Amino acid sequence: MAESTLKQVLKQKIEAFRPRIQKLNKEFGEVVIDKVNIGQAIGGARDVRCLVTDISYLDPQEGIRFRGKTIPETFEALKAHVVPGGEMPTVESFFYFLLTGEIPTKEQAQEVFAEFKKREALPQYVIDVLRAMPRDSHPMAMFSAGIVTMQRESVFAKRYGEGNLKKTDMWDPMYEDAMTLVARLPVLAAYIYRMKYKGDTHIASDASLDLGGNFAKMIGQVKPYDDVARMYFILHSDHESGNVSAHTSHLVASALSDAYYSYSAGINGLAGPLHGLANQEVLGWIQQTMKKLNNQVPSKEQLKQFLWDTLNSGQVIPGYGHAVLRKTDPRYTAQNEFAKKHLPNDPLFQLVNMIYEVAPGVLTEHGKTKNPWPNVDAHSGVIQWYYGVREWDFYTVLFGVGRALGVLANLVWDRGLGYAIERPKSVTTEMLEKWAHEGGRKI
Ligand code: CMX
Repeated sequence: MAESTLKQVLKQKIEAFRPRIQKLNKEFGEVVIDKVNIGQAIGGARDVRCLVTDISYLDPQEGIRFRGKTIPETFEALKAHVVPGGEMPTVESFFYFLLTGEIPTKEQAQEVFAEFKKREALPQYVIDVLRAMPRDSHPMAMFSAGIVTMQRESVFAKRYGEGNLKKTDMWDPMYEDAMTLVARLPVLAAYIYRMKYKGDTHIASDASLDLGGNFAKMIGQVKPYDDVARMYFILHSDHESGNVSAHTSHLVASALSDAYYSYSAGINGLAGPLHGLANQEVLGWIQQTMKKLNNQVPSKEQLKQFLWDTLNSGQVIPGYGHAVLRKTDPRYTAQNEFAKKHLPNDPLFQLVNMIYEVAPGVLTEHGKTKNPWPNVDAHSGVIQWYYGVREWDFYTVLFGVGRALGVLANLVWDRGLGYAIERPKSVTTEMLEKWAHEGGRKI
């Protein structure tokens, strides 16, 4: 395959960046940047600084920045790539930006579009595997299986197997796999959607449409859903490296597993209710609440009671809280602004806004969570529901199509910068008790 401009730009950037990592590692490897306490060892390594990425950064107060830009700044910077008649930039231009940190020219974005088109066709053997699965399998199980089934095509695995792949060249076949996966995931997701929920009728990919527009068409949606798809994929793309889906993928890839093995593993993590599945849980919770009131929007008092009922039954309020964030998630705000414009009178949207008024107070009074504010998942299902994508259990697949952009961009850079195999150290409970008694581990 002829080298694309994106690949050349990446090669230059990776090679220019690599000495920074080598210098830090060789000359400053002993410099201490964090310490770990017993609470962190037991409590999921919260706040332990031991991952490196330059693709996004999550500030607890401000939320996510992609390549140094907030969400509004990102959309503003990519405005030349907004699809005519729409509001959102193409996923193609955004992916170029995530990978390189540069805003692409029209030609560069067009080249990514052409590359995706070349790679997007879903192989028949993937379809065969999907069709062999029981139809009531969760779509995330199908999505993960579809991804890992394509592993036989991994360029990375093939080149590695040839036995002469230099460490500094490993990013190149990782890039090849990443491009193919990003191109195919919307097609895979759309196939699962139509097979499971739309009577197994399928809509062919449209060669003229960008990734978001094409996905909308393949699942049977019309404008402005194409913009919803673009917005979703971009907003869900990256949330630095410590979240379960990104970290799982990074961990698996650190063993030099290829992108198919790695991202399929990440998808399995995304399928957990404390992570990506929360978007499906939110809709379920809202619908349940409305059902109890014969589909009437509850009063604030009633809503407060429902929130307490949920907490008192030992469940979490889905869509609220976050391991890092301590304020309203700007991904929630971006969706809220879109909804204000496009579905202001939708009763579910109004209910989401009412939950926003009530839930933080209830969660604060409940006194457990460190963050009573909503995360991305508190909003995403409602917009999908409004546009007629009402199969809740599919919502996390949408998250997975988007998350691939960030995870795969990171995997390319991980290989480019030669990050090591991950292997943190375990200790025993007895050791913790001893150190607790002694006031800390003697180093
Ligand atoms: N409702 C009720 N209790 C909550 C809560 C919520 N929304 N969020 C946190 N808590 C509880 C925790 O369960 C924990 O309780 P225990 O001490 O009994 O174990 C306590 O508050 C402290 O938790 P925390 O430090 O504030 O939060 P964590 O970092 O441990 O967990 C998260 C973060 C997201 C798993 C948690 O807030 C949660 O379960 N939220 C609801 C599920 C959700 O929306 N997940 C999606 C997150 C975004 C994403 O990844 O997609």
